[in-house]
Amino acid sequence: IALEEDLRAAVEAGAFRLDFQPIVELATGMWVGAEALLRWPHPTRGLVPPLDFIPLAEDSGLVVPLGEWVLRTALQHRVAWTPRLHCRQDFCVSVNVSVRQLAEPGFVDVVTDALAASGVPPEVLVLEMTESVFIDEEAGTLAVLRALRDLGVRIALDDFGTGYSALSYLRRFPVDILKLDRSFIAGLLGTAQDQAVTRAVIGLAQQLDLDLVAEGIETYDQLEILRQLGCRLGQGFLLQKPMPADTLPAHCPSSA
Ligand code: G
Ligand code: G
Ligand code: MN
Ligand code: NA
Repeated sequence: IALEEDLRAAVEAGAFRLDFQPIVELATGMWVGAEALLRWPHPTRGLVPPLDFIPLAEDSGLVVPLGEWVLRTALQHRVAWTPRLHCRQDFCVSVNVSVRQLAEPGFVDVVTDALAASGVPPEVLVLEMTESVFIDEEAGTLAVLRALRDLGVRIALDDFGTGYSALSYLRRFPVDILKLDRSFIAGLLGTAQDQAVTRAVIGLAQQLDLDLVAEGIETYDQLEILRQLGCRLGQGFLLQKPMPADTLPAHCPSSA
């Protein structure tokens, strides 16, 4: 409860920060975009990790105003980078969205308004969500995802492979990108099963014409095998750790 009160005050004060972790084209090292990661620097508890407060924000409904702050702030950072981004002008910004936000009436209006206010083209925005959004079909998730797609925004499935992945959802829902969960990458060299799953998901993405991001690449061996298997994109501490928004353009590779 104490933490919830702090969280409420922090949401009202906008006392958060976004770090960004690049999404990298594995063949070239080029950055195609970056994922916004929410940080809460708490006056006494230190930096509170998202896993400690996102569930609380979801249960209390605070994730709705907080998520709107994340979206607007991420787009503002993208605008600030534009003149300094020598990598590419179609550099994407990915924002994590919780099911609770999607279920909120007016979410599509919030996204529409945030895009208009920032002037960022919709194609540049990626909304990351977990497979749990599919459970909530009754709540009109499909209609919301279609409306987002109609705006031109892309949808990524985060932590893919760990959740409720009835694969039929990939046909029925407008998904653009799969993010293969880092647990599979962690087991890539150790277990035949994780390598088989990774191969299968790479094939699935190719067949369904989806983009694929391997998460949590931490070693050169993992990077090399993912390249060999034909995985196009990746993210991970080996490639680049999350960094403060201000420092991103200076680190962005200028070309291949
Ligand atoms: O940044 P870190 O690896 O600690 O993130 C842990 C978890 O918190 C991840 O699952 C990530 O998707 C989630 N997360 C990070 N930022 C946000 C955010 O802005 N909104 C939501 N809903 N989840 C986030
Ligand atoms: O669930 P999601 O994919 O949004 O989680 C993002 C989280 O993963 C962030 O908190 C980020 O710090 C973390 N992360 C990013 N790269 C790596 C990595 O290479 N290894 C590990 N263990 N975590 C990572
Ligand atoms: Mn994510
Ligand atoms: Na993930």
